[in-house]
Amino acid sequence: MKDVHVAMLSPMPPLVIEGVGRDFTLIRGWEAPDRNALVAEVGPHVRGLAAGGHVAIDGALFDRLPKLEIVSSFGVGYDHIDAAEAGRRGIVVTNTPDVLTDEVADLAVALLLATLRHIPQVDRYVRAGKWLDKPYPLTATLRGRKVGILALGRIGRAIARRLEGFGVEISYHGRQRQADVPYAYHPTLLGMAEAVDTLLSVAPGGAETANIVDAAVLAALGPNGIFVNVGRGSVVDEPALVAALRDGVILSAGLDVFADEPRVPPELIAMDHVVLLPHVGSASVETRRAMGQLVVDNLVSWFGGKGPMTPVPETPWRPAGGAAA
Ligand code: 8YV
Repeated sequence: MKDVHVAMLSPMPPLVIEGVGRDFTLIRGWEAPDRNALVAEVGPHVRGLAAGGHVAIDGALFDRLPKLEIVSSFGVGYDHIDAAEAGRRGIVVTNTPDVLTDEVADLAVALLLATLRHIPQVDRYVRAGKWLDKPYPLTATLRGRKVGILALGRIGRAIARRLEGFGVEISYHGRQRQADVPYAYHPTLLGMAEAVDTLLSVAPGGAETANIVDAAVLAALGPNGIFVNVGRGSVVDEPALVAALRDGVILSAGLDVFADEPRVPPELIAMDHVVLLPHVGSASVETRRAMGQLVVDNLVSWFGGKGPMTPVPETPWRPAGGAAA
């Protein structure tokens, strides 16, 4: 398949670079001093795109890649890709679901516990030698909490399964009720926030979810409220979150994702009662390797004539004469 040109516009893990380079002619766009000029030069030959990072992949780029057949994206979220536009143009978009589900769910629970029990803060306390002076103040607890999960997809369900073991009350909000889960469904996010004291967001980004966790939702959680976000930063109105944390409208937050990564609002950095992570939900060696392999496998499968392995719903694959895969 060396006659197939696959472009990589932003840097990706070595396994993906090697895997794509082994099977295809890899266009190393992330190394080009002038990416625009490179796209103008090689764009007409490019049939595949291996996409990492969160650089926008939209109609304007598709216009410059007239032979593009597939965008194989690293990560389960693909809000930076205009998948609907890709679908209209017959371009397949694939992501990396499943292989990261348990890793992100583990991290979500760890972040929830770290936020409640001040795990980073108590580590800092010991290192600063303050334990010698007096014990660390008592913290909040997971005991007796009511946890509302925002978006009960694969990862949300994996989080819920873990939380069952912690004996907390679990409910969820999403576009629709899911018949096969034992958790209470709330048709509105505000309604769920009023009923719980802990909101855990796994919601994907995009126009539909932008700023849905707003000042009213945060206020509804109450002064004992905890907000944990492992989905996308765009889901929360960040200035409203900063204000709610500053004014004691909610108790605390554990955040793995932010509106403008890797920039984190200085107001949050200055707060000692929040836990901040640099978007590491899926960031273990093993899981990132599995994600990278799936990026390569989708390209190999597609150009080998076997269709995409994990197409996103906006670009379902229909084999000639068949139903959507
Ligand atoms: C990825 C993520 O690591 O999968 C996702 O949607 O947010 C992370 O797991 C990230 O997208 C890679 O840039």
